Amino acid sequence: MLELNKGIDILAEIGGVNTLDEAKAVFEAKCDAENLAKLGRIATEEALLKIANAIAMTDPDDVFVNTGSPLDLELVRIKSLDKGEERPVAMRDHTLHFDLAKEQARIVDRTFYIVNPGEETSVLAQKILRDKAYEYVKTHMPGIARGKTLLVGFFSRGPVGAAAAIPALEITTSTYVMHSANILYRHVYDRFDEEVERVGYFFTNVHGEGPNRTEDLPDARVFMDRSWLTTFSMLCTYAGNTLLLKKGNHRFAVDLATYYDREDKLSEHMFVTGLTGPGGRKTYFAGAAPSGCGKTTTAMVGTDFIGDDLAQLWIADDGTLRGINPEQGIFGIVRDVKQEDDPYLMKALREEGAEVIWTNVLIDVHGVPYWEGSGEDLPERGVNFQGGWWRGKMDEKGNPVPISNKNARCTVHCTSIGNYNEAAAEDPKGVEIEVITYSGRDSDTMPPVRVAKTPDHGVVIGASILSAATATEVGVTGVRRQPWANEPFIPGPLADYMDAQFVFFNSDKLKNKPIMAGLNYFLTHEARGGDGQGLLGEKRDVKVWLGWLELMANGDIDAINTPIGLIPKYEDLKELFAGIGKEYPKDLYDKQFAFYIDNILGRIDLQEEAYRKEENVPARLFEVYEEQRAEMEALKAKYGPIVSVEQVVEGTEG
Ligand code: SPV
Ligand code: MN
Repeated sequence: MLELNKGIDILAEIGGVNTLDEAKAVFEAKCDAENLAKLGRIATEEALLKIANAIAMTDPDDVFVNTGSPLDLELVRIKSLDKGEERPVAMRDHTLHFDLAKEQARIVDRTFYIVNPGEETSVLAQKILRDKAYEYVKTHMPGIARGKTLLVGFFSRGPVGAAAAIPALEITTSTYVMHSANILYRHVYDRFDEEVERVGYFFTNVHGEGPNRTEDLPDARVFMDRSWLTTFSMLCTYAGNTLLLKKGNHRFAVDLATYYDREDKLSEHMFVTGLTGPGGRKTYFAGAAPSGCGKTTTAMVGTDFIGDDLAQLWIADDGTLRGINPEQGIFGIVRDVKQEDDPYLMKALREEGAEVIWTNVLIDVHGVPYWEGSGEDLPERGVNFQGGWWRGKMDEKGNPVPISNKNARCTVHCTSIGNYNEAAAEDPKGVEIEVITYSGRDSDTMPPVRVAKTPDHGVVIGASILSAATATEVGVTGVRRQPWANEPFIPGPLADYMDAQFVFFNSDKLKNKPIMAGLNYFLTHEARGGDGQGLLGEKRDVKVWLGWLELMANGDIDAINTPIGLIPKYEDLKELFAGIGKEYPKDLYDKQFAFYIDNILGRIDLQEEAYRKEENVPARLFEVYEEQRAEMEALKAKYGPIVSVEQVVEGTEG
């Protein structure tokens, strides 16, 4: 359940501003004439009250309203350099930001949903009762902007006018956060009132980084108020914790899709990308993958890149599935980004022309950023998120200190990515999604690609995503459940989210059903009777798996029917591999697509056991697992625990 506008509005309660007149008085006290005039062009009362309350609560020295004009964009960058949140980099329009060494990623232990008594949240998330959250915010946020400017921006999560686009306010003391928002999101200042009117609601995000000291990090919090669609972030700087237009608002969008727009909308942790098929046709994909499992790379393999992190999906009146990227930039991991695998991103990072914010990489004495796994020559010394760095530097435990954090990132506008299809990405009608993919990091069980036989089986693939901690970790230990790769961002019980997925993909309104597929790039030699933890495939093979799905989505080829989905025929893959200039030996195919039945059964057991612990999980999930288990056991009885593709064909025909 989710009830909007329930319980006290924490921001209004602390800010104490209740009327438009009171709001105007606050603006007059804190804004110069120019910024006052900018706010004067906004008519949405609820938004003005939110802004006034944020000002009243945080008590800044002054307020800067960011309209998204070229001048305002420039001013935010200058302010950030001036304030020292960012520093210049040797390349034009590049800057660098460091987060404290102890805050290099999302602080999941200090991230909470604000709930009303009796409201349930996902078993994989933390919640805090409204009155406790109120006390906490009241202790830490009043006056957090003293001595600083409070920046206010009006954004749209998606192309303005799109059915699934949602307007949002970003209110922050951090110039770095606002600079990031300028790159990652579309401004909607000029049409904010009209968009709120059309959509019916907007999100509000309030952030104060505080003094930015390590000793304050235990007190840092990320709160998402589900009922008031408002986030509070304090005493931290990492964009995943502070730029809550991104994952904070994604969580609200998931909530709304689950409880309010059921059967009409989904909000997913997915890339969106297009692939050009035979005859020049375009087929668009939306694909889920847990953080750090190659989502950005997969997205950029497409010929028509749209987005790498989030997707808002809906069913259009003509029965097609549409998708937009709520963002217009990437906040991408730089580790292992290298010329041969990521040419588009490398061009943006290494050649003049793009605006880039680097975070938590190494910068050398010439102001050049470097990162782990770039394949480039690395400098002898420099400065990174932990201070001075030199080759051979060891930590207290005697381990080498890496050159950059493994979650070091780059923030880049999509227009700086060579294969970005800007016209398609900006179209409020979205692109038609014909393929949905789910991937994880699975060293020993699932084949590289398989297509669900029915929408129900597709939902079950999404529900069953797993990831290991690293590509080389094998076995059940260290394997984490990652339902839909969206699990960190699902506020309500997983059962509710799952139900919404079954409803959406089975909807009669959805006339052009997408194919739904499982992808896995992480099978190792060891897991298929060979030696070592090296991968059976390479990054560039992704093009083949996507290419095969493109043909499947368009009904151009047949596939092999198996208990866990449709898998490719060798000949089709061979041809696709030839297209990327690569031999594809039959014995590699045999390894990649043979069934290791005990592993598959183990996976079904693991998932079933976990989902049995939760209430109200749709029975359909267990039915699909049961069907798959019975068919797998029948194959095992006939052929033993390792079953070849030929045996699967024979076994399922007979
Ligand atoms: C992720 O971790 O999935 C990201 C970066 O995309 S963050 O903004 O931290 O969520
Ligand atoms: Mn992400």
